[in-house]
Amino acid sequence: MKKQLPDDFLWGGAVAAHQVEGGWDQGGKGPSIVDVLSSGAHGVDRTITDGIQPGYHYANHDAVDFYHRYKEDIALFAEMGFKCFRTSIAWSRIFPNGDEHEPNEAGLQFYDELFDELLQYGIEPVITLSHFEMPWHLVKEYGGWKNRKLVDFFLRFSEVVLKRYQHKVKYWMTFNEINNQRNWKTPLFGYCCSGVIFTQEPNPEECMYQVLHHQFVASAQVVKLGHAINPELQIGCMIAMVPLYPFSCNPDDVMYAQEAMRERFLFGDVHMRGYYPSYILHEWERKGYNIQMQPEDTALLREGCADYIGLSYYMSNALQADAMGAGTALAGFEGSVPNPYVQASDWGWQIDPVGLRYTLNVLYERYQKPLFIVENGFGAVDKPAADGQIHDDYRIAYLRSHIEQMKKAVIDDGVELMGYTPWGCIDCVSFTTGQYSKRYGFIYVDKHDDGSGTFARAKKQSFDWYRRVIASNGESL
Ligand code: BGP
Repeated sequence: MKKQLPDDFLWGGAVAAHQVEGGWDQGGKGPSIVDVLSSGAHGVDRTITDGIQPGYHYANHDAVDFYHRYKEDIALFAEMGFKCFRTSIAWSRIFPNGDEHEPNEAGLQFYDELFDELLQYGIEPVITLSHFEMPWHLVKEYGGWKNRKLVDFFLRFSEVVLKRYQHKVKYWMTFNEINNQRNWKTPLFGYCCSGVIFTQEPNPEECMYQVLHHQFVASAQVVKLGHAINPELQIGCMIAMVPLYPFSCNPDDVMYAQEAMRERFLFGDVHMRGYYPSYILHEWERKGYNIQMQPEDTALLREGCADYIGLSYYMSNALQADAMGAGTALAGFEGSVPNPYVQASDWGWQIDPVGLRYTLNVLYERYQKPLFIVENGFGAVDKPAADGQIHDDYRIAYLRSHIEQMKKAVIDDGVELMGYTPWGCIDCVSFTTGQYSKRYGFIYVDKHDDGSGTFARAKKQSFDWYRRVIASNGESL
């Protein structure tokens, strides 16, 4: 019987290209959709702007300057003992407009050097092909993922990078948090995943499902293609898992939570089983939705099942049928209400370590496929103390309690888990706020919402703690 995590467990950390790199117009890179998302700094809410606008602040443009400082950062990751490092490839570094025939060699070279740097320390790159970005030109010219042509553009991009890096990168994921599009009433979420502002569409929900169909087909084709290029490649999907509990044992709450959970399972069902489950086909029929599909799509979905499920886990939500439609201050689902058994972060994210064990079990029971926690973490405002250090014991407490539950899922329950990469292992630009002040890192970056700062790196208290966690394979928490 297992008593510990497996020896080859992939401990590491996670970021995404646009949240760390900066250098947004360097090395031949074209503008991407995240480059036109203003940051929330200077009293301006994060906004989808129509091209780079004077007067707006775009924190992504500099991010934390990883583009120029990655060697220093990777040396720090190696010092913590990382076995893997998750980041994404910025599509518009490889195809600046997205519809060219030939890739941009300077962009390819950048990732070659980045992966070589990781590999020389024995750190496995874990790569997301699409982490909330795509060339902006594909949005202006083609309307984003509404357009089936995006499948071909994405395949061309994927083919180039899968072939080029097949001997450097074994672990891949297709679309980051693909299920965020279900949250289409918040324009930012749909836009980052697809380049479409669903609230401006005549039939927003139907349009969202059309976009998803294109992405499911693209994901399946990438899995097939990747395996044909090199059968060793492991290509996963990536789902944001916020487990939805019924607020009470009132059968209406239980029923509502079950229905709401389908909006997570849909993504696992299509990616891992290779077909649309009956509940969604029934919903489309009931609502009169007509999702355009090609005759070959059914076979493609079946032939391109993902190898593993990458998931992010930050919080759980409790749902009350009566609260549906009521606005709540909580980050979450329609109908979510404060759960009296858990506490929330300053951003209303309800902290629930046991929910991680529950989630891992739910997914493993349903799919019996390996899981990979590729995001988990605690966003907080870190303030240097009088001694100049960041004493982020609150972050250590969050991560410790989640790792404890993760271990129970693996050791006590038998869940097959590939690894754990906490989000924002180095401070980076927060996705939802577009600001620096919501920090997750073990490494502090001296950069601030008003644009000031030197980009200097410093170890937080959690740095040494996580180093010990990895060195002991999760025994010393
Ligand atoms: C996930 C995204 C990440 C990341 C993280 C934390 O949804 O995949 O890109 O940013 O959430 O969110 P935030 O940065 O808004 O705190």
